Amino acid sequence: MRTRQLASPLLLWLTSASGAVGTESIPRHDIVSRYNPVRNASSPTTPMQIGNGFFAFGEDASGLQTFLPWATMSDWGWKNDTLPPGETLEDILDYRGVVWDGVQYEFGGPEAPQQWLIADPNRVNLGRIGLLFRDEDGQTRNMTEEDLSGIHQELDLWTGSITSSFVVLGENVAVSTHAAQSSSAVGITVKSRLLERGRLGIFLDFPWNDGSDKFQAPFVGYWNDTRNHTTALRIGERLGQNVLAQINHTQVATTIFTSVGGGDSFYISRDSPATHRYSLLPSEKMLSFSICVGYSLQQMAPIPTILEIETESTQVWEQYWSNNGFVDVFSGSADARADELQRRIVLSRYLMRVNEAGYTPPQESGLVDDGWYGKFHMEMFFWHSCHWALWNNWDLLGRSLDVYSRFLTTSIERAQVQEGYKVGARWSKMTDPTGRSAPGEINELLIWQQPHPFIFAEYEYRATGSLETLDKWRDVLYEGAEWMAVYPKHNTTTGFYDLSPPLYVVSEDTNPNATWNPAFELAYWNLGLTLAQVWMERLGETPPAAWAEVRENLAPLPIDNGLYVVYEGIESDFWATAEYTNSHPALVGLYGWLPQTANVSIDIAKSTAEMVWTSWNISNLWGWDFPMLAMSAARIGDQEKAIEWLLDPFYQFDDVGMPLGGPQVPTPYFPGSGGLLYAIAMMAAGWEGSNQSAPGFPQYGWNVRTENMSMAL
Ligand SMILES: *[C@@H]1O[C@H](CO)[C@@H](O)[C@H](O)[C@H]1NC(C)=O
Ligand SMILES: *[C@@H]1O[C@H](CO)[C@@H](O)[C@H](O)[C@H]1NC(C)=O
Ligand SMILES: *[C@@H]1O[C@H](CO)[C@@H](O)[C@H](O)[C@H]1NC(C)=O
Ligand SMILES: *[C@@H]1O[C@H](CO)[C@@H](O)[C@H](O)[C@H]1NC(C)=O
Ligand SMILES: *[C@@H]1O[C@H](CO)[C@@H](O)[C@H](O)[C@H]1NC(C)=O
Ligand SMILES: *[C@@H]1O[C@H](CO)[C@@H](O)[C@H](O)[C@H]1NC(C)=O
Ligand SMILES: *[C@@H]1O[C@H](CO)[C@@H](O)[C@H](O)[C@H]1NC(C)=O
Ligand SMILES: *[C@@H]1O[C@H](CO)[C@@H](O)[C@H](O)[C@H]1NC(C)=O
Ligand SMILES: *[C@@H]1O[C@H](CO)[C@@H](O)[C@H](O)[C@H]1NC(C)=O
Ligand SMILES: *[C@@H]1O[C@H](CO)[C@@H](O)[C@H](O)[C@H]1NC(C)=O
Ligand SMILES: *[C@@H]1O[C@H](CO)[C@@H](O)[C@H](O)[C@H]1NC(C)=O
Ligand SMILES: CC(=O)N[C@H]1CO[C@H](CO)[C@@H](O)[C@@H]1O
Repeated sequence: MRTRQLASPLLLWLTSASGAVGTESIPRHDIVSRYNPVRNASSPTTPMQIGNGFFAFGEDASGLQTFLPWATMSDWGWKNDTLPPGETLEDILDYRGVVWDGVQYEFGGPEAPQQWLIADPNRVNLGRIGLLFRDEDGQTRNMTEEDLSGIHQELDLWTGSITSSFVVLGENVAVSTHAAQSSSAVGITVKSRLLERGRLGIFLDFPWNDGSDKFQAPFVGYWNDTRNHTTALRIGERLGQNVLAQINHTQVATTIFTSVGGGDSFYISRDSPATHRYSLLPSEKMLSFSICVGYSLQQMAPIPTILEIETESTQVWEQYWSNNGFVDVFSGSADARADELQRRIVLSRYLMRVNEAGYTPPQESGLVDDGWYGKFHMEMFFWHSCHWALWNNWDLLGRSLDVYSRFLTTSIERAQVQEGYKVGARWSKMTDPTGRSAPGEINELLIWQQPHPFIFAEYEYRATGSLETLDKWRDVLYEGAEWMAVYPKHNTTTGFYDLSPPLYVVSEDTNPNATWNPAFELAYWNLGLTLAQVWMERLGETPPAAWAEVRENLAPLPIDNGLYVVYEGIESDFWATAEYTNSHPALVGLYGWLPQTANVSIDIAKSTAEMVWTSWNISNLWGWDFPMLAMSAARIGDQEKAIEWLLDPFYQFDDVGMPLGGPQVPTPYFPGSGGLLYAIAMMAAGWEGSNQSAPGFPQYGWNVRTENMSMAL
């Protein structure tokens, strides 16, 4: 029999409540629009973007990609490179790596197949669209941004559109762009007397996407390497709906179609067979010229009309801002820092919806440029995307959340066939859309991605309360928990279950062969197995006895000198060395980001957090470390410190809200934005057991209002 009754004492701390407070509704439009980014020149480091979560278009100050080749990227545009010389696909797919202590891992061994599997498939820049300037005689005229004056570029957050205006060749030009919301297309309207005089048009160009670059930032692809790929133009044929011209772009075995139409009529031609650049001019003299450009893997894909794109963008963005979660820290706060915090919140909300709401988990740089070949990291999925749950954007989160179901088969194979465990599924690390984990020692030995699905599922069940949710997640959670119960080794001397070598911790900076019982991972294992057990009980199933046996007998958290330490046996003086204090301080995550799990002492957690504050190399941290520090400070009751972490000088967001990569990675590094929104949700709407409104904010100077936010665990 199935029951949804609260059946277990484990559930006591899981009882849910909604965090909405306040009577009059928040003036959302005023607050959002207050932070519309405005530029008077291109930034050399970040584009201004429009998009829809699975497709985004980066612009320079011209309103297109005229002077700087900002990328047009998607969650579906990937390609494989040619195979290494002398290798067949079979050889590559047979790659196995090394065996350590009887377990097969995918790292080491032959270099060529390993490198191909790391770098392939890689994510591509779909193409470039820019303004084309011509002399009176029709010759193309090379221009630079210096030739423009009076540039005003504004992103209207409320409608997801960008308008750029400037003076060039003695005339005013205005360019406005919107992104389609249900396809990968951009709508462009250009207004100028230069159009009438035949001096202004649009160019399209296509780069060679070189899969051998691990990072391609700030720009993606090579425009001069024209021989490695092909393009061809089709016009006057039956193509997709609204499509007047189409360019196919083939890189190795991948062809991507660029379709143009949906607006005014035009002439289009290839500049020269030696390049992949196409020129497009209005076919009539006019003051206003509109077209849509859509990208797809299918040749016959329709594209929207310009009116459809504008309407859809305006409606979808208005709904996004008007419905679901909202946090106002600005309106009633006396604290001068509230304005900057609100700016970060609003711009992060915008950029997350442009870059990080696709059908696969986001890559670190979203849809701005390429990092790690454009692949995504399953351990980072929490930091990129869990905020959607607390802001009640289940439609957006739902697009990618079923990756756990999609990757279940390969994850069962990883655990049982590759690594030889009897049961369960082990989730991947650096991943492509097929679910393949890139070879690598860290990729294979990291474990903290494993409990994430329990958190996502728990939030979804709190949001829906439905049997359907319970059923949907059942196999994913069951198989994940099975592996979590079989992975810790029973220590016959102590009687405990150890998280034992080889493994990598969150900070990836310890010797995997010496890393026993890491503190954060033990706490997270405990939480994951707790939630797994609750889930099965909700379904009316009896969970395997091993889950409780392992959870109740997990090794105790390692404590030295009254403080939690990274792992059992780490040098007592590690706090004073650079070796272990330069990366993610997950020691503050075990109480803060995570709720209190069975073995956590709040006093020890507090002392440990304070020790981290003075011992860690803060200047070297990654974006999401700051929200993690803030959540820890909030839970231990130091709300002032929580705010300081969210505005720390080493945690920066630029003029359009892009989170800087700092010393670690190129900008943007979006886990910094996702983490901010998760921490803000928790601090504003509260967490399980918190008992005042906005419990993460200082009592004085801050007036925080929330609408439709959910409480954190
Ligand atoms: C452009 O804006 C910056 C501030 O964002 C300002 O310092 C600068 O003077 C402006 N330049 C022009 C030409 O308006
Ligand atoms: C790349 O090759 C792998 C292995 O054959 C295949 O699974 C994957 O679908 C390919 N991806 C693309 C984008 O061609
Ligand atoms: C870890 O152990 C494996 C064999 O079990 C060995 O090949 C590897 O070099 C060791 N790594 C370190 C960092 O000691
Ligand atoms: C325009 O720029 C292109 C590419 O940089 C160059 O090849 C060409 O010679 C330039 N044309 C003129 C007229 O300067
Ligand atoms: C393209 O330009 C890059 C530098 O921007 C250079 O390294 C490369 O050799 C060029 N490729 C060709 C084919 O000219
Ligand atoms: C481009 O093609 C040339 C010749 O086929 C080849 O030597 C070169 O390695 C290719 N470049 C890339 C980046 O694949
Ligand atoms: C690209 O278009 C050209 C011209 O119509 C055609 O010959 C070629 O087969 C097309 N390539 C692909 C891969 O569709
Ligand atoms: C809040 O959520 C409820 C239930 O999902 C919905 O009916 C309501 O419209 C939402 N309100 C706002 C302001 O988002
Ligand atoms: C059991 O735990 C003890 C104490 O942590 C440790 O010294 C020992 O190596 C462990 N034994 C095994 C077999 O892992
Ligand atoms: C702290 O981080 C900075 C920035 O990355 C780095 O330059 C410095 O060497 C680090 N300090 C120590 C003691 O590791
Ligand atoms: C509110 O929460 C704090 C911190 O968790 C706790 O010390 C206090 O007792 C709680 N107060 C009430 C009235 O529950
Ligand atoms: C500090 C602490 O609470 N330690 C406990 C962790 O859990 C084990 C097993 O339940 C207990 O034996 C420890 O006392």
